[in-house]
Amino acid sequence: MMDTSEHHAVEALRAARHVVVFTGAGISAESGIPTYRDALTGLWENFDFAELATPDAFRRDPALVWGWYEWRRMNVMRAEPNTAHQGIAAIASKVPRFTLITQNVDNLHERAGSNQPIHLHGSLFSPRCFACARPHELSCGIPDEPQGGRRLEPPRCQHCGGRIRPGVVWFGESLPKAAWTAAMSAVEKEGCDLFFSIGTSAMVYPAAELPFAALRRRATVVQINPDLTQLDEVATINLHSAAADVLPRLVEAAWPNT
Ligand code: BV8
Ligand code: ZN
Repeated sequence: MMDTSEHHAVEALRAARHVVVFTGAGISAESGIPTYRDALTGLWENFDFAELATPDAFRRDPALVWGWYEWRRMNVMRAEPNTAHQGIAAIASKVPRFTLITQNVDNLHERAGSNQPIHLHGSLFSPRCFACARPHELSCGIPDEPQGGRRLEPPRCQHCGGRIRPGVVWFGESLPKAAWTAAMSAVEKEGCDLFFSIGTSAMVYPAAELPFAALRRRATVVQINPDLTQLDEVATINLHSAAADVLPRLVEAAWPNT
């Protein structure tokens, strides 16, 4: 059963020229990947995410940080994309123009069929040398459950012997220039008229600027999040549902039996 806000979102989807979708950890929650809001577990339960996701944390204790990222990568490899990831890939195939921007470092959008999502905060699957920045090939298998409570010495760079680090953007690090430029251009210069913010608490900058940039360009901004965020008071439409429930409903209603 659809409510008025969902009907409003369906009309906007049908009329849209360029849809931009912006996602956060909430979209992978129903694939079993913990969001950042959920407390850290296991060895990391006494840490705050923002404390571990920094270059200093890695310098201080590389095995603790590398073990955390390998544990997260293992979880992602064991997970499957959910109907929200699939719904986004479906929208991309129906609208005249589509851009996917994600804060997530998992590969579930790609595995659901979305091609070339813009990864603003990097990826668990592109580690590189902390010293010389050369990319590092990960073993293709699912990493073993890290031993010793999940501390894991990071591998060494074959070229310079430096430690390998996760290919993510840590706090205090700049976003990849190309990704940030592409994301802002999609919203500000390429006629985005419908912007979805899905599964994000919209608290980390500069990524969280994107929905506000879309509003400034008079785009319709639809937020999908079961909880309240700072976007609730500015979004055009708020859908307080789980993404895996509402996205398939919107797609089915906008493009029935296709
Ligand atoms: C930068 C990769 C500057 C790593 C991430 C003080 C000191 C230093 C910096 C700062 C500072 N104050 C502010 C800053 C800037 C800082 C920042 O914004 N900090 C925050 C904490 C205030 N930003 C940075 O540092 C950025 N860089 O500013 O550089 C600079 C400039 C020039 C030169 C040098 C430097 C870099 C930030 C990137 C950090 N890396 N990720 C990793 O993953 O380990 S951030 C990470 O956290 C995510 O990528 C994401 O961005 C954020 C978490 O947000 P969400 O994805 O929204 O997840 P969250 O759990 O919060 O929320 C989930 C939501 O889903 C909830 O609302 C929930 O209700 C909802 N949900 C749950 N289930 C569902 C659902 N929704 C739908 N369906 C469901 N089923
Ligand atoms: Zn190196």
